[in-house]
Amino acid sequence: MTKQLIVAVVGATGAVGSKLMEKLIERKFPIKHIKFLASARSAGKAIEFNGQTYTIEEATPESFEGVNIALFSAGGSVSEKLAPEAAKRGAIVIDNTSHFRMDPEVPLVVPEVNRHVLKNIPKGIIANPNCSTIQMVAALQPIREKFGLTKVVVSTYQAVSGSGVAAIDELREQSTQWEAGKNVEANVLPVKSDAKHYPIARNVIPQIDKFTNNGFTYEEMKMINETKKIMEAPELSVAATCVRVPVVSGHSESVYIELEQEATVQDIFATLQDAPGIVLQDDITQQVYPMPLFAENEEPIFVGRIRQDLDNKKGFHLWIVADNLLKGAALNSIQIAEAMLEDNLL
Ligand code: NAP
Ligand code: 3JN
Repeated sequence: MTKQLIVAVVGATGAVGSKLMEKLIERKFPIKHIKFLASARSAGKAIEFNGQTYTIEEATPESFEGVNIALFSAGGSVSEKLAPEAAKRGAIVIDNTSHFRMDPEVPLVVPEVNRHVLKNIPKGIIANPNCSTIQMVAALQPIREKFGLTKVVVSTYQAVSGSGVAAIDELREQSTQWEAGKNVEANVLPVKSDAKHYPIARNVIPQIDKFTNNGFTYEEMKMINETKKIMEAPELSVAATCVRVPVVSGHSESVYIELEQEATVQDIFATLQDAPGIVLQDDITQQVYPMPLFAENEEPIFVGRIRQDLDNKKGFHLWIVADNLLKGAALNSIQIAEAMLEDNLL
């Protein structure tokens, strides 16, 4: 019989938290008891889960007494403070924030790529990668296994839901303001805590997260560093440009790769056809290719527009789309927990 677990969802009222709840129900995760945690602002409010009403509690160290698995998506500072408290009390933490991702003692996991690292969890904390990283590495790993991979250059087209509930609301409000001929107000994007904000309705913003001191943003550096860690490939050349677009859900990526060995488009097709979690949508004769509107609420990672580079036989171009809140966050977290259950690690 499957073990029944005591589960805590931290950040339950957020964009990722609500998808975590949906997926726990849909995938029939074995739950003995569940609690929903958020900030003091939400404590005492009601939240619906699987036909029952629960009361949201403020997340504190004591919230994790007796918890087997704690799913965190309440921001890096909350994870920094409370994930070790949860782990200290015996919970396995699956953390959606970037706080622990590059810690060498914290496995950074996309189950289709590196579930073997789940055998060693020294701090009781597992990190869920950044959404843009997850969909890219899951699509590239099968290709890498067959043909080797030396270089990745990615440009992203990221939905506003990656920036939380406030950004989704802002895109809606700005669209309404524009339709009504009113002034468009911008208060959230590209980064809420920055001094300057730009409208996202009718716009494209080439900044996600703050700038680092090398000219790349933190979002771009996350893609670069996390890809190398997950693929255990420090020598892999990776460059990223991350861009916010006026789409509610679904991140899209234009990815150029260079392989170690020569391959054909048919080879790449055949490889991805059998790859776990990947759905090929590639038939230009019928205008079939992945689009974020149709990836919304879908679990797979969709790949299309596969082309061989015209100047380099080892170079290929791909278009990769996935629901950023599902495979990019909530679904991947739950698949990590499911993999641990399957492998008797929980
Ligand atoms: P969101 O919609 O703004 O929700 C934030 C959640 O965090 C809310 O539930 C909020 O509760 C809770 N929270 C805020 N301060 C808290 C505190 N002091 N203690 C406990 N809970 C607190 O944001 P989101 O889009 O869901 O993202 C949440 C986090 O998930 C992000 O900061 C990021 O680290 C991570 N994330 C990861 C990915 C990924 O790529 N894997 C994608 C998106 C987000 P209240 O309602 O009470 O304020
Ligand atoms: O903007 C996106 O599309 C993805 C954003 C993810 C995100 C948002 C706020 C804080 C992260 C993340 O997961 O990398 C973080 C963070 O924890 O650093």
